[in-house]
Amino acid sequence: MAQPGGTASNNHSLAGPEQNNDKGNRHDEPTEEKVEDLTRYNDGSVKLRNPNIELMDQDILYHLALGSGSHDLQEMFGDVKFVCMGGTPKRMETFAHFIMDEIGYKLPAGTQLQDISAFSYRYSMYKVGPVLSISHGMGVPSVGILLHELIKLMYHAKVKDPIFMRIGTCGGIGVEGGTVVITENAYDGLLRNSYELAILGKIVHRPAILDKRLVRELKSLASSDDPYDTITGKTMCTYDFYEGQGRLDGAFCEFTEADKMAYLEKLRDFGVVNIEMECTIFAALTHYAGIKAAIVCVTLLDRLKGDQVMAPKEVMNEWQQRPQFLVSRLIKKHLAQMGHLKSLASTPSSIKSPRRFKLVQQESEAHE
Ligand code: R2B
Ligand code: URA
Repeated sequence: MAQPGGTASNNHSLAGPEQNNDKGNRHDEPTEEKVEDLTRYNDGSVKLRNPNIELMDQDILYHLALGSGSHDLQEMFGDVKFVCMGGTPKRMETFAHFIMDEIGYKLPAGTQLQDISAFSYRYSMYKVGPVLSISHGMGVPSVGILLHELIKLMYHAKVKDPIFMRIGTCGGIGVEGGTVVITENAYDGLLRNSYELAILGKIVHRPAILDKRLVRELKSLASSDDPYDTITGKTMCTYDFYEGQGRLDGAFCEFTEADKMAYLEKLRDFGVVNIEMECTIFAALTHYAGIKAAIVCVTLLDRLKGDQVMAPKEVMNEWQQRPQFLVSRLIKKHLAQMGHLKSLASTPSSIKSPRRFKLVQQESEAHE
């Protein structure tokens, strides 16, 4: 049975790297025009490919601790332009503070950033003006749940032309630790350019396609002064960190080091430059929703040289900032083009002198 934007079949073949047949391209991939119609209203706001939602009295975005009946989602999120996601709550809190400085966003006096989804105990979400910074957890199912709810959030909030970006970590293939990789195309563990899901007992594939223009734009924002490389290439997504990524150091291992190296070299020859655990679903669901998306990851090691992630904490923290720098350059460029950058910074700060502010605070504390 044909599904919109993909095909369902029970007799799909398992193509190995040698038999790669770019499955994603074989499906009834919707043309750009069809996608526009199905996923966009005329003003650019997100249309859902699910007629059930608008018939519902309220839509509870359970894993975000938000709801269309309980919250004024348009008032809260209507100005969002960029939705940035990454694995851990801490990284995304750090990114929220970083992007606040970068775009010169001023919080109203006496307020601070709050985790909007704190009561879900699942994901963390911070809003800094037009930027959302959200943790997605590890792996395809976790990102999938989040994407469903974020796409619906975009719809309820009537957000226009949002850009989704994943800021992540990965293992490199023939690429030094600390390298920034912009994903050109996402492949699953069988090197198929699609995301596979069983729906009502039938296999459905959705093409895992990212926005080519965003890839080029991000690459152009890498600076020759950056003390690391920024490259583009194919990314492989796995359902597991250990056996699924050909590691010898999991709790189980039933292949030899030679098998592992032969596999990784096959991936490299195919053009895979990094491996992580979310790219196929991220690319597929954003594409299916007609949302422009990009994935920028930093490599934590070169898998051709080993399996264990051994870089010291401080080094790793510095590396994890690198995708954030690139994404921030893109956000600032777009906001400047929209004429929004100045207005974000124009709210006068209530602190005239940080030094005197500190002194006043210390003075007050002394009198407590
Ligand atoms: C990269 O790092 C995580 C596994 O350590 C996973 O979320 C990913 O894609
Ligand atoms: N994340 C992964 O999924 N794999 C790695 O090797 C490193 C980070």
